[in-house]
Amino acid sequence: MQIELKQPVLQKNDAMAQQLRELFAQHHVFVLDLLASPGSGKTSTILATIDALRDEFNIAVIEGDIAGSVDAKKIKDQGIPAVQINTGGACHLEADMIKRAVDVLDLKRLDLIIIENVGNLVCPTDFDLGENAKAMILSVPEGDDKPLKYPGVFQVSQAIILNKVDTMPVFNFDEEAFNASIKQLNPTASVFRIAATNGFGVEAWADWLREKIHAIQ
Ligand SMILES: Nc1nc2c(ncn2[C@@H]2O[C@H](COP(=O)(O)OP(=O)(O)OP(=O)(O)O)[C@@H](O)[C@H]2O)c(=O)[nH]1
Ligand SMILES: [Mg+2]
Repeated sequence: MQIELKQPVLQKNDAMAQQLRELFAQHHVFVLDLLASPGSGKTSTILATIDALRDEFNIAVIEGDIAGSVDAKKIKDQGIPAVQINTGGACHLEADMIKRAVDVLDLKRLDLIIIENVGNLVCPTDFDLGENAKAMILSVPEGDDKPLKYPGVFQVSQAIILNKVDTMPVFNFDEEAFNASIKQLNPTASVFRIAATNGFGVEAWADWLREKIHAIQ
């Protein structure tokens, strides 16, 4: 006997995500779901994005981690509201978790919510969180072959950020092969090369996000 659990779980999630999407639209808040492996630079990229956009927009962050509140603290230390969700083992965030986090945020005064999903290139791909866009980060040390091995996450993302480009000289990363794989998997994705910790390339990424936020205001 085979029990198919995935469909009912996703249907329940999609219904809640749709409610969230309507709530976000009503308040003109742009919501970005950021996906990537552990340690690829999600929090560093969020901090760099905050630096670039904080003078123009009211920003909040929802931090998804299996345990701990290290990342939420880093965001709060910058004076930006942050809500930590601990999934207690689950490898992705779901819409009902976002609903609980959103309940403690003041949507009326926000323009942008960035969700740092749990570090994982597989599980978060299927889960709609009511976001306006999913974006993903691949960091140079992870290797240029990742689009071929984890195609789903590259296909659901409107923007693909290649982070840690400052480490290119010490890793055997074939950027041409990487770009060719992206072209094949997701030809309309916007691709950015950044080094989150020194700010290289962050401006172009922030321009993309700024345009998206303005489009829903
Ligand atoms: N050299 C270099 N290091 C970076 C860059 N971005 C992030 N790092 C470093 O990579 C490590 C992980 O960065 P985080 O931003 O914590 O990564 P994360 O994806 O949020 O990690 P988790 O939340 O634990 O999954 C830290 O030591 C960062 O300083 C970069 O552009 N260049
Ligand atoms: Mg992090």
